[in-house]
Formats: sequence, structure tokens, C-alpha cells
Amino acid sequence: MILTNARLAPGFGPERSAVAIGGGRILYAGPEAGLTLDGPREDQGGRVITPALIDCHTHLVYGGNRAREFAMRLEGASYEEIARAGGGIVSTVGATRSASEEELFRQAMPRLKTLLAEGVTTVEIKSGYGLDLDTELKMLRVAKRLGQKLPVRVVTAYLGAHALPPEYKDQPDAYLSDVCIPALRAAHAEGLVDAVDGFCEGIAFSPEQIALVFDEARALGLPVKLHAEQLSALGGTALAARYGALSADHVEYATEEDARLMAASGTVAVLLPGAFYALRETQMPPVAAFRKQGVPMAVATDANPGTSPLTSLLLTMNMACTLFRLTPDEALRGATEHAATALGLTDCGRLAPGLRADLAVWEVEDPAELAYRIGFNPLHARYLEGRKC
Ligand code: DI6
Ligand code: FE
Repeated sequence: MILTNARLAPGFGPERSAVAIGGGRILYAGPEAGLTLDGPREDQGGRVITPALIDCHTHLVYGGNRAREFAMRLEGASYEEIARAGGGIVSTVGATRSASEEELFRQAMPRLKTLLAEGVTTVEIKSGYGLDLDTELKMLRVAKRLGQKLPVRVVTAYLGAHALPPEYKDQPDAYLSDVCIPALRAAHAEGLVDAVDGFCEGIAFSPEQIALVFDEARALGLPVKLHAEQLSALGGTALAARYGALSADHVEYATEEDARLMAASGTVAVLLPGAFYALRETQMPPVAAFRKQGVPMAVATDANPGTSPLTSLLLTMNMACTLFRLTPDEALRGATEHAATALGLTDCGRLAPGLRADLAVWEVEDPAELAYRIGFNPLHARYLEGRKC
């Protein structure tokens, strides 16, 4: 099949272009003048075609919600104060432990569908609200099952080092050796883990503690990534780079030196403006340093019940522009090409022959409209491996 009379983005000019699809792959993407393939044609009337969107950082599977905490923050409590008082992540842990696998699945479904309705075909989903063996496995099974039930590719991340559960209060090392690492091994043995993540923060784990988890990931042959430098500068980004991490995420407090290390290790900076917005943060990620050092910047929702109850990747792209000063083109690459790199995927995220035909067709004239509009969904069609769905 050939989609003709389209405009392609990012990285293509405004000329009349086409995308040819066969066997679930892109066969051709470029100016119509260069098309030599035959096949049924579908005129797009000038619509914009991009790679389908990729949300490379979400905590989409969880129990309950944190609307109460939202109200508390509005009355002046900080995220860290709430966490220290036993709220925050730990309150979601309670709700996630008590939910059945079926309930977690049912609750995650509408959130995932909302992402897909905006042209997303690949979603990363983390564990980290179980913090015990059974619940971490339960979350990852739900994540994998979502990918089997809905037309989407799900990539998982094991986030056992997300917070300390109440039963291990003040015993981080015991938690890591007794629960976090054994659960990682068990989840990996079940084929549930695509990458290993951690939360390196004053309210979570130190770089030294994260290193223990990363060593285990390395022993299992799993790639790593890290929530780093979100609320303070602890050295998580440098640690991630030292382990050749796929990505360092948030990175508001990262420095120019961190950016240099990330460039050298090929680590993507995943920007999460939804959390920045929801927490009313003021420390901006070092976007100029990332540009200067050539660090690819991805953009993701961080969909989670506490700091980013956000299930719109288009709105996230807008926030990345308005809050972090990305260009609309950078935001689009951040939700496609660089998001794929952040997940270690080389078969999607770009319009290039041989890659998966994961495409989004948009009812817009200019690709910049995708990041420009707020609360508007111009998706016309979504293709997953060449199938319209
Ligand atoms: N950083 C985040 O933004 C989320 N986790 C993390 O490590 C927040 C998770 C939550 O508050 O529930
Ligand atoms: Fe997160």
C-alpha cells in the first residue's frame, strides 16, 4: 500500500511525498517523484505523516490515585514532605499491592487507550509500586498483558529501586539485597524485564545503592536507565553514564559535565515536563548543554499517579516547548526517534526503509502544529506494523 500526497516529518521538506508499506515495514519514504513502487494508493490530501509516537517513560500500571495528595500540595506541602510522611509513592504501593492483577489491568487500560488515541504505538511501562516480589511481578505481567490485548508494543522496565517500602523503613541495604535484587532475578527469569531502572534521589536511593542494582542488571545482560537529578544533584546522571545507560531521565539538575558524560556514553536525556509542571519546579534541564554536546533529547509523559497524572504525549510535546524551550521539531523527534533510542529500539522511530511501518497520519498542514496546539487531537490514522488500528 502507498500513502501518497502527504507531507513527511521530521526531517523532510514540504514537498509532496509518499510512504510505501509492505510486510509490516516501510518500503519507501520520500518525495513522490522518487517513488518507483507499485501498489494500491491512498491519497492523503496533504496530511502530515510522522513515525508513530513513542512514550519512553511511563508508570502506567498502578492502583488507586493521589488526588488527595494533589490537594495537600496545593495547600503548601512539598512532594518530599508528603513522601517522608508516608504518602507519595508509598501510598500508591499500598493500593497496588491490594489490587488484583485483573483490577490493575482494568485500571491501566483507559490510560493506555488515551495514549494510543494520539498516535502512540510503543509504550514503556515500569514496575516500582510493588516493592515486594509478588507485586513487582504482578505489575510487569499486567504491563506485558496490556501489550497482548491492545494494538501497542509494550517495553517494560523493572523499577524495584523506586522507594523503600514501609516494612524496610531505614533499611535500604536490606531492602536491596532481600527484595529488590531477588525480585529482579525472578522477573527476568519469567521474561518480564526489558530494562532496569532506579530512582536516585534523597527520598529514594543513593548512587552507591543504585550501583548494586545496576551491577545485577549487568550480570543478567539487561540495559539500565535512571531517574536522575530530578529534585537535587546527587550524581545519578554520571553513574548512569558510567554504566552506559540507555537514558537518564528528568535530569533537571544535570550539569554541562553530565551532558558531556552522557554524550560519550550515548545516553539519551529523557525530558519529563509533566512532572516539572505538576511539581511547579523551577530548575530547568540543561537543554543548551544537551544541544551543544549532541545528547539526544527524548520527551515522555512520566504518566504516574503522583507527579505526572498525564496521558497525553501531544500535550507533553507542547510542555517541552513552552516550559523547556525545545523547538517543535525537537519535541517531535523527542517523541519518536530519540524515544526509540532511549528504549534501545533501532527498528522504529523514523521514516526509513526497512523500519517497522509504525506511522501516525495527522490532519494538520504543518508538523509544528503537533506541539503547538493544546488539548487538541488531530490524529487521522495510526498504523502498527503496517496495520491501520
Ligand atoms: N520519579 C517520578 O517522577 C515518579 N517516580 C519517580 O521516581 C513519581 C512516582 C510517584 O510519585 O508516584
Ligand atoms: Fe518516572
